[in-house]
Amino acid sequence: MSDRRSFIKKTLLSSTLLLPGGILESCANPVQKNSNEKFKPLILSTWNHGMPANDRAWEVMMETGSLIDAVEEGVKVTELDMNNLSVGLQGLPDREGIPTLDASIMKGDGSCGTVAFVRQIKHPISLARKVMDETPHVMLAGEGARQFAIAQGFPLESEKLSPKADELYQEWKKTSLYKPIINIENHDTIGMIALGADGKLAGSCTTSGLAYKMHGRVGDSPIIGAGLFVDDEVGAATATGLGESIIRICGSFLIVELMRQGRTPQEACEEAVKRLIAKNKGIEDIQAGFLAINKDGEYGAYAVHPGFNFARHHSNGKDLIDSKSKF
Ligand code: SD4
Repeated sequence: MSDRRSFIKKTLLSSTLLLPGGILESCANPVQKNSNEKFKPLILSTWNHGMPANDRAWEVMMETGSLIDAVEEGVKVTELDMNNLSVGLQGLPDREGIPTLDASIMKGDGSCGTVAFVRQIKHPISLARKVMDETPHVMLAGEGARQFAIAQGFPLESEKLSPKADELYQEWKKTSLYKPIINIENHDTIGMIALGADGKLAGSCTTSGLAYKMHGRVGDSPIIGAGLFVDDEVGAATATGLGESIIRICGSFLIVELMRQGRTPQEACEEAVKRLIAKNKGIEDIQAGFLAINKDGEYGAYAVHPGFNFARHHSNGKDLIDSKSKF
């Protein structure tokens, strides 16, 4: 183990040893919590599927001391979840019936990697990690991303839709109408942000994007500053929901910059939603939600409409929390 890794691992372990038993079991039902609590380490992820993803991330963080490994391994759980219709190859396809994936990963020192409009890759988050670690670039898209994946030894998967995705796609083809449905299936991206006991941050985000999108459409999730932004000097933010609305306001970057100027994570998320509402028409049909952590271990969440929730893991507990919302 490198000196750095063993240092981080010791730091992480010493902080959790203060709380015997490590992480406690979750409370069963989502609750609204007051967000002026502080936790270090802390992992937050979007939606219900954030719970098993955070479980894995927490385990990896404790085992390896690597926060970036933790956020990669954590969201890989969701990328394989056959019940999820918005992440991984089992997600709902574009209007041509092809699943195309977007993902990003970022460390608080500015290192980052992303892939967009990528096909046939089971773990786009790991491909994004390879872009970060093995190339001089930040983002690879489409066929180039697939070629890079092959060169890196990623197997190419079949593009056959999962039975559930195929059933829904066949149903959709009867009308071929594109209309986002708030909080239902169209909005299940996983965004994960994590703060280590040493005050360093990392994040990851992965999605199959909006169901029945135009072929080639890319959302906010692989756009650094839109779906994800992490800065060790300040904090981290991630987003879920209608990517176009999030890209328009550079949502995650905006939140981190607002925190830099002194807002709490909660205040920053609320301001971002306010900005998003001002810049997007037809807001009654648009759902978007944000999660944020600052380097002191405070966190916040806010969405346009009710229904957004997130998973929270820290040294003495884990739970699923209902976000507050504007409407
Ligand atoms: C996108 N933000 O591609 C993603 C979709 C999403 O939960 O969040 N789904 O626009």
